[in-house]
Amino acid sequence: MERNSTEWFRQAQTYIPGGVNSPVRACKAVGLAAPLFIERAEGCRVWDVEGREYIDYVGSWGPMILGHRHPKVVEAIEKALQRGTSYGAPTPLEVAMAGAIVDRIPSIEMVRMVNSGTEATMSAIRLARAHTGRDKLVKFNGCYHGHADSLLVEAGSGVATLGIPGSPGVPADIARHTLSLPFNDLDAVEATFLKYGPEIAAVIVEPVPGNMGVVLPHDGYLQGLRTITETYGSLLIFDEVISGFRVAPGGAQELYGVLPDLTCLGKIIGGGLPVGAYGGRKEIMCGIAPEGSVYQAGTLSGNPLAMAAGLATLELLGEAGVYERLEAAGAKLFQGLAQAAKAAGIDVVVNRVGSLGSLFFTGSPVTSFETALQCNKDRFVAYYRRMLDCGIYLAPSPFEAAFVSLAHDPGSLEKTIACAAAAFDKLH
Ligand code: KE4
Repeated sequence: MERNSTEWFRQAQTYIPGGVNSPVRACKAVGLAAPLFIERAEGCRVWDVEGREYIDYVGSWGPMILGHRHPKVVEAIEKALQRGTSYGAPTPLEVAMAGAIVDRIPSIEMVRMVNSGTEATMSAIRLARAHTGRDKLVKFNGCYHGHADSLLVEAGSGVATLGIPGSPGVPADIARHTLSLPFNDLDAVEATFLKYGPEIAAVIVEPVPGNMGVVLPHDGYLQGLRTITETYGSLLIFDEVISGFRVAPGGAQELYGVLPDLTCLGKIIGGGLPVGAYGGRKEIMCGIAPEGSVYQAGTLSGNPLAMAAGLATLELLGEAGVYERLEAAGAKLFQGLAQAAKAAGIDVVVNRVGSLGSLFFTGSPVTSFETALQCNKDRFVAYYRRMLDCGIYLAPSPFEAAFVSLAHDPGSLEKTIACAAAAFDKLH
């Protein structure tokens, strides 16, 4: 029997908490009675279970930078599949992936594959604490680094979307080691290090936050974090799960010229299959078992299908002109949205780096979680609903990003802009 999304959601809720396997997908923040259940995807489009077509800017939250079902990624997965799905043993594909990451991410000399961004950041923090012998961790309000206990303090993304203060279940004894500061405020970091510097194992930051909406680092901010952490012997961890291979071939660290001690990756490097990775300087990474004594493991780490999909994706991203095309598509979309909002007399702020961007319903700059919270949420919800009705599939939260892919052709971008113009007109 053909079911619609509402019927699928009803059944899902009987088996799965909230009917979803990740909270933001429930679309509670935008007031949908049921999220769309997606049946298939191709290029820049997804289709729901009722056959309705949407231009997709969620892109599986970042991995689908080439668009869905790129023929070469499909071919790579099918080829790997001929040889099995998982061995629990080393494979040449893992070595190729590690080599590709080391070659492309400036600060990474060694890397360990895991199965999610959460595992990557959780492991990087454990390694930083072991390497420095310190417990405290500095993060930033509105940044989201996955759901490891130490990181669910003042987090962004789904935690911010659902307005959950931290998270129940995180022992106070763990949360107290995490200090969360306003992003883009170096004075706050200086003051915190003056007080706790010798106890701080690491600063973890999204160099281009994508989980409070997209926010750009002020000039000199990332370098300031680098200088302060060096001064106090703390490690700097760049969480590039979103920005890695997205904002530049070598991620934000290449774009801004700041080298962290550890980098966390995910999303794009799996080409849509489960993946994560963390890497950095050899003298730090050799602390990881079995070479060192910091334990981290994973049944499916380096899974051959995920490696094949990720390698095919990285290979295509290495082709000439790819990042210029992503920049041009991102610029076309967001300049079009900004012009349409202006024509309709609607205050919006656009924050964008290449093919990663956000539209905020405000007339003031958005440079931190605190300023992102000031935006007009009601307008966002009305805009989201009208764009969905027009066949545009956006992230159902003002604290997320839009991801433009190589598959977003001019026609799809123009349709998106036209839909937004119509939506803005009705926002008064
Ligand atoms: P995963 O554990 O979801 O693979 O990655 C966690 C993570 C770590 N670091 C950053 C910067 C991230 O953005 C994420 C996850 N991103 C969210 C969307 N903002 C994933 C979507 C979801 O939670 O369903």
